[in-house]
Amino acid sequence: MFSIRMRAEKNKKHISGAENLVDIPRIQTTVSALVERALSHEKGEPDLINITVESLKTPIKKVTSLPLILANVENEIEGKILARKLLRELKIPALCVEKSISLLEKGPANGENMRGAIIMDMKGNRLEPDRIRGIRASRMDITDEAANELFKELSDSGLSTFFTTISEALILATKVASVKGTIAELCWSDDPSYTAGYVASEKMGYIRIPHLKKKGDPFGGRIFFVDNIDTLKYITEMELTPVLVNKFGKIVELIGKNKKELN
Ligand code: WAQ
Ligand code: MG
Repeated sequence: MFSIRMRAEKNKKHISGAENLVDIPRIQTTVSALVERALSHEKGEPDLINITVESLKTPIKKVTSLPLILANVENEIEGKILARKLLRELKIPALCVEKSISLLEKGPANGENMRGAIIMDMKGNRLEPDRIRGIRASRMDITDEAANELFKELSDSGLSTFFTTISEALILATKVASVKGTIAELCWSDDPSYTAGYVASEKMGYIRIPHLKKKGDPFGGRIFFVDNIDTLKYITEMELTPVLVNKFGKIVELIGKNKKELN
């Protein structure tokens, strides 16, 4: 199998990235689809598109996705209240919760978006060696079967429009949660038109929050909350161990009016 990774930038600023794991017969169509992605992003036309096609050197870890839990909030104020509550339930210290939210609000790379994620320990220290780039979770994908299952479930919940974004975020969050030392992840998109984000963890699943920022806000990012890690080992696994989601967990709708409550 091959890992195919795309990243696009403009004036040295990151615009978009995406990746797949495929066998040889699918390399060409995958590369072409990723180029199309790079050229059609809402943040504009890139002046550099980098595509890497590389054979996998290590065995693939096959995993079931985290369960997808749909929270129901009216706006970003309710969304952030919920995110804080979930992170506190996951035992992330209040200091770390506040610091992480304020970093994502301001643009964590000195007022710009990072290409990758922040790693934050339980004291609020940032452990990623490069604070502008961050660390990238990489070499991951989903099988067609699992993707179809997810698509069907999302359609039933009226979310099929967001299939690609949700699927990619769920794959990433599943990989991140599977790496030893990860306690939780907080994410919201840096795309101005995309207001959704999530709090994910092995313990509680992928809790999708439809509003974590106002429409038009250009900042976002990801924080991996960790405890007791060997930073170098953690980063190596995050970037290099190939992970394939071969089964979709389940979907649960919760919180708020007209929704099924969890338990
Ligand atoms: N590894 C680590 N961090 C990453 C990666 C990666 N592979 N890709 C992106 N990031 C960081 C980077 O700082 C980006 O600025 C930030 O995340 C946001 O990336 O509806 O679309 O691709 O359930 O804009 C979440 C909600 C959407 C999905 C996330 O992120 C849903 C999204 P984006
Ligand atoms: Mg983006």
